[in-house]
Amino acid sequence: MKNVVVVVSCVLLALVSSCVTAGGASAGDDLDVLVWTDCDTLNGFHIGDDRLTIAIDRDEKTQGAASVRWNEAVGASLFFNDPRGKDVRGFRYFEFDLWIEDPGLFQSAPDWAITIFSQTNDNTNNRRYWQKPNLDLQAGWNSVKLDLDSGIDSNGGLNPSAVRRFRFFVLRGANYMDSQMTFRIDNIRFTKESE
Ligand SMILES: [Ca+2]
Repeated sequence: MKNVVVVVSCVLLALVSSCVTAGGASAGDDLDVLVWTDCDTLNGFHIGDDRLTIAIDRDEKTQGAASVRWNEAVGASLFFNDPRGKDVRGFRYFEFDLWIEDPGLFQSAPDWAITIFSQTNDNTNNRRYWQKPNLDLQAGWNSVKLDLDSGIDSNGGLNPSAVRRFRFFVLRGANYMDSQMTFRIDNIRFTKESE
């Protein structure tokens, strides 16, 4: 009888371990959240103007160990490049957490846009963008959630099987050219309906 119990236990163990293996192999299909970057390091980030500063901020964050902080003063852009790309087919939303200093000043910018690309080479081709999306931004942290279907495709459009670049662009107005705005970003991700 003891031998039978041992055999049954081994069979059960084998079944459990094969289930775990199968689950791991197909985890991508079941993910509700695909983190693009946790913003805990500056890997992949840069800004389009040497006069601006970019840094890791370990004190102000919404996820993990840090956020990415930058100062926007002359209308440059924050970029995140991921040459390997992310396959976001099956995901509905593009989300991130955004910290802003002065929502009124920010909203008065003549133009600003959030763009994702399927290449890392320029700001024109293979892109999907949201130009001045209607976000109810408050001072401090905001949860930004963009429906991927609501973005505008341009110059070949986004290939959702390979998303390789993110750009946060603000065009500064003459009325506040001399002022500095601080931004922080954290937890850049793609999500499905359930989140
Ligand atoms: Ca983080």
